[in-house]
Amino acid sequence: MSGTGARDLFTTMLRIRRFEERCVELYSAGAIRGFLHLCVGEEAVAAGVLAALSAEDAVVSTYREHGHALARGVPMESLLAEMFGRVTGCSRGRGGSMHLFDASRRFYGGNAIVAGGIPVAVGLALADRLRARPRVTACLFGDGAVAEGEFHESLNLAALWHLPVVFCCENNRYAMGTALARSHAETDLALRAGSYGVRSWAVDGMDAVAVREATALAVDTARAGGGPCFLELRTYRFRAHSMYDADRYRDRAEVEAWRLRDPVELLAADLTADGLLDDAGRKELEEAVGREIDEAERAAEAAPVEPVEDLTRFVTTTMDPEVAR
Ligand SMILES: Cc1ncc(C[n+]2csc(CCOP(=O)(O)OP(=O)(O)O)c2C)c(N)n1
Ligand SMILES: [Mg+2]
Repeated sequence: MSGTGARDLFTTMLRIRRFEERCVELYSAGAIRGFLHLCVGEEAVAAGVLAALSAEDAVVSTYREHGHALARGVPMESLLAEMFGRVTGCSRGRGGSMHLFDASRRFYGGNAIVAGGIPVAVGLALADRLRARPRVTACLFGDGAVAEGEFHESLNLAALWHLPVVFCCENNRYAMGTALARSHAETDLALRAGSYGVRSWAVDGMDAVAVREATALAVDTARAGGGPCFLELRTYRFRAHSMYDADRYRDRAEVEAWRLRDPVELLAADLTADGLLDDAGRKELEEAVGREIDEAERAAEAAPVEPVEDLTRFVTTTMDPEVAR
C-alpha cells in the first residue's frame, strides 16, 4: 500500500465519519432541520472516488452527499452553515443538506431527485467534449437510480457519443426501505450497465484503496477518449435512510454483519499492519478532526441568516454564462 495516499484516504474517511456523527447530534438538538441523509458506512466510496479526480473534473452527486462534498474539499464550515440555513453556507443557506453545491470546486450538487443528476453529468461531459477540454465528470448516484428512465437514457447517450463520464453507482442494497432484489429483476448492476456498451466493473465499496484504483482506471479510460465507464461500488449504509426512517425493513443481524466490514476500521487495520498508523497517530488524527468540526460548528452558528430583502435575489441567474463556466 502506498503510504501517503492511503493515509490521506483514511483522513478523509475519518473526517466524514465524525462529521456525520456530529450532524446526528445537531439534528437531535434542532440546529439542523429538514431532511438529513447520512453516509455512515459508505465513506470508502466518497474518499476513493474523489481521490481519483483532478480539480478540473466535475462531480455530480445526490442528496446523500455530505461525504462527497467533504472529499471534494468543500470546507466543513460552509457545509454546516448550509445545514444551519446561514448565508455563509455553500448554497447561501437556501438548500440545506440535500443541496450542497460549490461551482468553484466543480461540485454540481446535491440533488433531491433520484437520478436527477445523471443527465446533468452527461450534459457537463458533452460541454467539455464540445470545447475539447480534457476533463471527466464523475456522477455519483444510488442503486435506486437504476430503476429510473433517466439512468438508461443517459447511459445510452453517453455511450453513443463516447462522453467522458464515470458513472459511480453507490449500491448500498436499499432504496429507502426497498431491498434491491424486491424491485430489480436483475440485481447485477454492472452487468446491466454493460448492456449499453459501457465498460463496467463491480468493486468492493468497503475498500477505499480498491475504490480509488478502480475509479482511477475509469477516469483514465474516459479521459483518453475511451467513452464512459460504470462502477458498481458495493457498500452498505449503517444508519437508516434518513433521520425520519424507523429502519424496520432489515434484520439487525444483516446490519451487524456489514458493520464488521466498517470501511474506516478496515483501512485503519491495513495502515496499522503496514506500520503507517499507530495508537498515538490515530489519537492525534481524531483530535485534529474533532477540532476542525468544533470550529466549523462555532463559525456556522455565529454566521447570520440571509437578510429578508435578499430573498428574491439569485432566483434567476444574473451571471454572464461565460463567467459561470
Ligand atoms: C424521482 C424520485 N422518486 C422518488 C423519490 C423518493 N426517494 C427519495 S430517496 C429514494 C431512494 C433512493 O435510493 P438510492 O438511489 O438507492 O439511494 P440511497 O438513498 O440508497 O443512497 C426515493 C425513492 C425521489 N426523491 N425522487
Ligand atoms: Mg441505495
